[in-house]
Amino acid sequence: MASEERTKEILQELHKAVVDFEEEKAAEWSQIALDEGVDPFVAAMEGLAGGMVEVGELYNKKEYFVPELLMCADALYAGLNLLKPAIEASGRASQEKGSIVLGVVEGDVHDIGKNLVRMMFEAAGWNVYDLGKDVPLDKFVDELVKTKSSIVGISAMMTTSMLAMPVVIKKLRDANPDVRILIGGAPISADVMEKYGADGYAKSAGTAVDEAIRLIDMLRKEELGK
Ligand code: B12
Repeated sequence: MASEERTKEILQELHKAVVDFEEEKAAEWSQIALDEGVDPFVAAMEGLAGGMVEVGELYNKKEYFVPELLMCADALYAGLNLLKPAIEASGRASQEKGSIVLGVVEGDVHDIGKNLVRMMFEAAGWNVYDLGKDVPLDKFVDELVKTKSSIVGISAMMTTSMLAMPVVIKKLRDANPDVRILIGGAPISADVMEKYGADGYAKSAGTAVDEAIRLIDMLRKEELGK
């Protein structure tokens, strides 16, 4: 078990490897995190994903441009690929296990956040039907019907692509009025959730599974009351 100080150092190195787009370092420090007993979830979220937040700030300040973003994302994935099996094996399995259709809306290729959300559901023992990124809206509906999932999770990272959310939400409800819809992504807030008629939202992958369980409980109570 790494000391608090050593854990902090490892997280900082993971963060730095992403910001400096150093794929090898990201993998190296992820392996060190695993070897020294750092919680792999903390290493992924606070270390690697934390680095990506700073990358976003550098992009805003026009210090980084799209090529740098892509290289930073490569470094993040180099680390994440190593941490993923440990996260899945870390016993975060939730009492409640359901199935979820997950995807990033049409026109949007930002999938790092969605992939972290997927990882959390998989770690909790859920079945995840991942449609990927830039997903045509009808595909969400087709997959919902095909898999009979209770929840659909929709991600959007841009103020432009998020406009597709109310459209797909309506299509999903038309296909199955009992579906529960969870949305997320940087521009999503409680206000957006209400405005778009979604059932839940989560600001981070860390809280997405809890929110989905809340939605399933709600659904069950409603069914009992029928
Ligand atoms: C990395 C990045 C890219 C990479 C994406 C690589 C990839 N494979 O994902 C690349 C280089 C491809 C890219 C491209 C573009 N990008 Co970009 N990008 C970013 C950046 C810097 C970081 C996004 C990220 O990965 N964050 C880290 C993850 C961990 O956080 P997250 O995505 O928010 O996810 C968390 C939560 O939101 C939540 N969550 C996410 N999804 C879901 C879903 C559910 C169901 C739930 C419950 C929760 C949930 O959980 C996640 C984990 O905790 C952001 C800046 C920013 N501050 O967000 C800009 C940003 C999103 N991009 C932007 C833009 C403009 C573009 C481009 C148009 C640039 C261009 N000129 O070409 C293109 C768009 C291409 C397209 N059609 O989609 C803008 C969008 C502005 C807007 N209008 O809203 C941003 C905000 C930058 C900015 N300030 O201008 N980008």
